[in-house]
Amino acid sequence: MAMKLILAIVQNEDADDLIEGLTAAHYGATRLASTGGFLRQGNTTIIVGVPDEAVQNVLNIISQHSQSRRQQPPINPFPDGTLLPRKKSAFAPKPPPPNPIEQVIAQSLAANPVEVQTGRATVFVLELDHFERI
Ligand code: 2BA
Repeated sequence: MAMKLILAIVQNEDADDLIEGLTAAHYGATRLASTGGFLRQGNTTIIVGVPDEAVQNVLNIISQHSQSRRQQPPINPFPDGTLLPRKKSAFAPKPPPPNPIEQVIAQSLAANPVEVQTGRATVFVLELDHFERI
């Protein structure tokens, strides 16, 4: 039987409802805790293996149980606490404190928070070579 693997990345707020919708329709699903690369906030990746003919139904269920939301990106895009990328050095393991320009940028971003509009879900549908329950 030809099958597909559906990977759906959804917001945490929608995950319980979506899993309920999938299990109520008798689709097996696995949820994984994941983190968005841009917002660096938790989201949920749901894996569903289904026969080809069920793909559209699963996409409909995902669509019904997910919402688009406005979210704020982190003020500081660099994880080392600075606003500008720093070269790593064995002699300076700690990043230098933010310089005055970085402080002005940080204050401006804090005063005028930027928002992004997330999609309802990011969905990948992959060919599945083999499916087996052992
Ligand atoms: P994040 O990477 O945390 O992205 C969250 C939202 O931020 C995105 O919503 C989009 O509205 C915005 N965004 C992402 N990258 C951006 C950038 N470089 N500049 C400006 N805004 C940006 P969605 O597009 O709905 O994505 C929701 C989540 O789906 C993402 O969370 C990520 O975890 C996943 N995702 C999206 N596209 C992907 C891809 N091509 N491959 C793998 N995962 C993806």
